[in-house]
Amino acid sequence: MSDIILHQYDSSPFSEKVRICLGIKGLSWAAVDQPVIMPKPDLVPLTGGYRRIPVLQLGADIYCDSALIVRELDRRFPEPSLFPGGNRGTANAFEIWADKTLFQSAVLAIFGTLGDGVDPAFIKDREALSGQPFNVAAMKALSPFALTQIKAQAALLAEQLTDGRDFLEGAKPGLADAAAYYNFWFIRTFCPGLIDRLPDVPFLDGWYDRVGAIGHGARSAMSPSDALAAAKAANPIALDTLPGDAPMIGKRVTLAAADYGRDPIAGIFAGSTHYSLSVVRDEAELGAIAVHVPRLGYSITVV
Ligand SMILES: N[C@@H](CCC(=O)N[C@@H](CS)C(=O)NCC(=O)O)C(=O)O
Repeated sequence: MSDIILHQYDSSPFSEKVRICLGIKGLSWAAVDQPVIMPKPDLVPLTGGYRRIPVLQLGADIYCDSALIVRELDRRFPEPSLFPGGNRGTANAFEIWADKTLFQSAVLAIFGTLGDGVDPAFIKDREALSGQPFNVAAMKALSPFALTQIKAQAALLAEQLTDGRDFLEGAKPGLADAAAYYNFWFIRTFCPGLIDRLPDVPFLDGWYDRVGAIGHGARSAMSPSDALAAAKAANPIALDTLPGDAPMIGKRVTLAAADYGRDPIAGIFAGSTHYSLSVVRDEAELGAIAVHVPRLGYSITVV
């Protein structure tokens, strides 16, 4: 049984980002398929409230958000690095651009194209997730614009490849590739025929094919109950704390995403790094569970 457990669903673009990173590292991992909409009764006991996908589980340690998941994978399994060529800062910038700007254009292009074909239960769920109307008519109206934006973003991205390099950071693939790739994968998977190829953008499709060919590492399947049992059988790892956060150790806090899916995670503050915040929670059936979120884009509130 694999120790790396990814709570995911196959159509999830942020899961695809993590799956490619698992592929870059050639890791063996187990997929626990979670529902696409609420309720998620086998996920929330682990996260303490966080409902988004993907979530990484390593024993009794739960890592929320792809941005933290990929960094924890890189910390625990450093070779091959997700930051090849020492360009950690540029990879961070690529990722933020891909997860926000590019992703928003992709979502608009996809749902504007799918239009009235979107499942009403999905729409209702995503309205609750975002706290905003899921306005299919507006998305339909904006989808031609979204498509021009995707093509413009693709051209910007491809400028990084004009010297003939195989991947965005050079000869080796990394996080920057996984993050940019999953957006094109999302559109090409959900809207076949929309932008299956981008012949006007030199280098883009060759790069896309190379990243897709990396694959997902060695994937197996795990049941949600086995994942819960793995959490129960383990203890959270020891954590460091940044000196500035030390006064919060032992205090009751809540952590929450600041953009959407803001369900709070309540627990005892247990550690931090420059890119993460951690709490430990006592979950009735499972015992002590540590939940980790990125620092960037998440709030922490002392209760
Ligand atoms: N910043 C988050 C975004 C995660 C996200 O929006 N995930 C989508 C699926 S790809 C989601 O959770 N949708 C709602 C759901 O599945 O409940 C990350 O990088 O993991």
